[in-house]
Amino acid sequence: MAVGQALLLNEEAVVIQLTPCLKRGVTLMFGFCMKGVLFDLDGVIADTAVFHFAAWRKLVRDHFQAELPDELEEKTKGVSREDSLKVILDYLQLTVSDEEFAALAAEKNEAYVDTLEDLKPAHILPGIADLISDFKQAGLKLGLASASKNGPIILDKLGLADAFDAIADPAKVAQGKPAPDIFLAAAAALNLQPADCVGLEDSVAGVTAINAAGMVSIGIGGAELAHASERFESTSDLSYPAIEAAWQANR
Ligand code: B16
Ligand code: MG
Repeated sequence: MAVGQALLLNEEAVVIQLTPCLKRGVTLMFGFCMKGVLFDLDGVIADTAVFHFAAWRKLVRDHFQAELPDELEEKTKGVSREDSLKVILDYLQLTVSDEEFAALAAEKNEAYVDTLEDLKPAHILPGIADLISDFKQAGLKLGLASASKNGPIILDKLGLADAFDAIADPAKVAQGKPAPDIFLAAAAALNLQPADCVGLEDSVAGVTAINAAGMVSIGIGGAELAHASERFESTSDLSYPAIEAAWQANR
């Protein structure tokens, strides 16, 4: 039987969800199954991470006639717009007024949002649409834990606006990634304990945030994510059974 497929036990329609968890003989009755999955957005659901850094590069070229090195991209991944700008100004050894800081952040966002204009469901990263559908079929709760204030717009363009049970608002948490706040807020919005959740992340700061939240972390990327509970090279390597197994092994 396929993952999450319903099994008709008798004529009175007693139905059991055959999840990978049950397949390994662990019973749902004792709660030994993961209950929620918290997704990062940029770099996990869609390849928008590259658009963020391209917009920062354009801003820095236009205003400071400087080039940002590739290494700076990881330092801005998963990090809020304002914290990313601080990282960039530190690198350039520049200080700006509060007004200029706000104007620079707004201009970067305009350039970024422009690049999202043609975003469509075809831009969902490989394997993610099937993964979401397998989780939903198995009755798991899904939350979004993105640092991006553009999250709802992006989900809408990708045709995923209704896929999530809760979207944590990054504007309402005290501290951004690598602090655990956004993952804790997403779990709370789903009425789940952190320990019952896994978090999926492509950034160093995001994996640190999931670990600090007391959740099992799934890193999607290279060796820089060695601190994740389990690491996968790309989204196409993810599957419900593999993620459930990671939760079981690391909870
Ligand atoms: P915005 P994630 C993060 O999204 C990006 O990785 C990061 O580069 C960006 O600065 C941050 O969102 C804020 O985004 O400017 O759109 O509010 O990876 O947490 O989904
Ligand atoms: Mg990300």
